[in-house]
Amino acid sequence: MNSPERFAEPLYVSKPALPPLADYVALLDEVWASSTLTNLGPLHQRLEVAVGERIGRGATSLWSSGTAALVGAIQALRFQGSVVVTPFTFPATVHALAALGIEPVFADVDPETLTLDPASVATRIRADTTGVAATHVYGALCDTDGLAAIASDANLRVLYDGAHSFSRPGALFPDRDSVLGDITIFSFHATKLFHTAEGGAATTEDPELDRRLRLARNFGITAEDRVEGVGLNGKMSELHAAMGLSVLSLLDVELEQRRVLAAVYLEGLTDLPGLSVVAGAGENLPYFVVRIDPTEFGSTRDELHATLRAMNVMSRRYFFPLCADLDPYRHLPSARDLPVARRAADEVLALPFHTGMSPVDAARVASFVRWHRSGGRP
Ligand code: T4K
Repeated sequence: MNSPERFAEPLYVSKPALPPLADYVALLDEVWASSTLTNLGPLHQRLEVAVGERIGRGATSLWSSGTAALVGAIQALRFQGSVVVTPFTFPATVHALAALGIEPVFADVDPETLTLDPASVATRIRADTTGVAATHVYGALCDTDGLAAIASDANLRVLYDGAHSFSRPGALFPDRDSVLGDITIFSFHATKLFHTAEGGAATTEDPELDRRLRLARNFGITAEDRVEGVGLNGKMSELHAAMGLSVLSLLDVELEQRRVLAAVYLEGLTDLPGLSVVAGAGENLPYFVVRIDPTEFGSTRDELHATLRAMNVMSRRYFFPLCADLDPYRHLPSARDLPVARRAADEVLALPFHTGMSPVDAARVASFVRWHRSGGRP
C-alpha cells in the first residue's frame, strides 16, 4: 500500500494564537509610558476585569501560571493531610499538592468524560482528607453536583483544575451552583485556547477565599508595613497582560475556526471501528482527542501515534503516563487500583488542533488515520 505524502513541516498539536504585532506593540507603548512592568499594574487590572467578565461568575484573580494559581488555591483552601485527586491530569495538578506537603490520594475517573468519578472519590476519603482536586478534562465538565454532594457529606473543599476550560462565556459555566467548586483555576499557557504566553487565573464565589488567593499571590502583603499571611509571588506581569489583552480579542474567531476543524475531523473519522472522539465536538474546543480501542481498531494508540509522527503529524498522548504511574507517586497505595484511568491513558491521542492549520490539513490528518486503520504503514 502506497504511503500518502507526509507533511513537509511538522504539524504540531497546538500553536498559539498570535495577535497582529502592532496590536501588542500598541499596548507595550502604554507599558513604556507608565514604566510599570509588574505588581498588578494597569494592564493587569484591565485583563483581570475582562477575564472575570468572560467567566461570568465569582471573583477572578490573574496569576503568573496555572501552576502558580493551583499552589495559591491550595494555600487559600488550607488543604493539609491528604487530598483526593484525579490521576488523569497534567502533572501540575498533583505536583502542586505534593510540593505543599499534601499526600495525593488517587481516585478513578468516569469512562465517558475521563473526569474524577464521585463514586470512586467516596471510597478514597480518609480521616486526614481535607479536599478534592478534580480536572475538567479537554473542556468536559466534571460531575460537579456529584462531587459537591460527597464533599458536603465529608466536610471537604473542592478545587477544580479548569486549565483547559477557558472558552466561550456560558459554555463551561452553566447555571449550576456547584460548577466552580470552592475555587477553579485556569491556565493561560501558550498552548491553550486563550493564552498570555505564561499565565493563569483563579475564580471563587467566596469573598474570603478571594482575599486569601490575593494574599497568596503577593507575599501575603496587605500594606507597605503589613504582611498578613504566607504568600509567594504569583503575579502576572504587564507584558503578559498585554499579550492577554491582544489575544482575547481573537478568541471568538479562534473558536469559530476550531469548530470548522472539529467538523472536518468528525467527518473524516466517522465510522472507524475502534476509534471514538473523546472531546472536541462540544462547546469547548481546547483539544481534539481520539481514543483507540486496540482490539477493534487493529492497532494500539502508540502504533497510530508512530505512524502520525512519521507523517510529520506531531500528535500528543495527553495525559500519558498516568500521574499515578509517575516516579514520585507510583509507590502510593492509591496508585494501584485505577483501571478506568489507566486504560484511558493508554488509549487517548490528541490530534493537531489550532488555527495555524487549515481544514485541508485536518482532512489529511484524518486520512492518515484511516490509512493506518486499513493497515497502511510508512
Ligand atoms: N493543569 C492542567 C490540566 C494542565 O493541562 C496544565 C498545563 C496545568 C495544570 C498547568 O498550567 P501551566 O502552569 O502550564 O499554566 C504543555 C503545556 O506546557 C502545559 O501548559 C499544558 N498543561 C500541557 C497539556 O501541555 P508540553 O510539555 O506538552 O508542551 P510543549 O512545549 O511540548 O508544547 C506542545 C506543542 O505546542 C509543541 O510541540 C509546539 C507547540 N508550541 C508550544 C509552545 C510552548 C508552540 O507552537 N509554541 C509555544 O510557545 O506541555
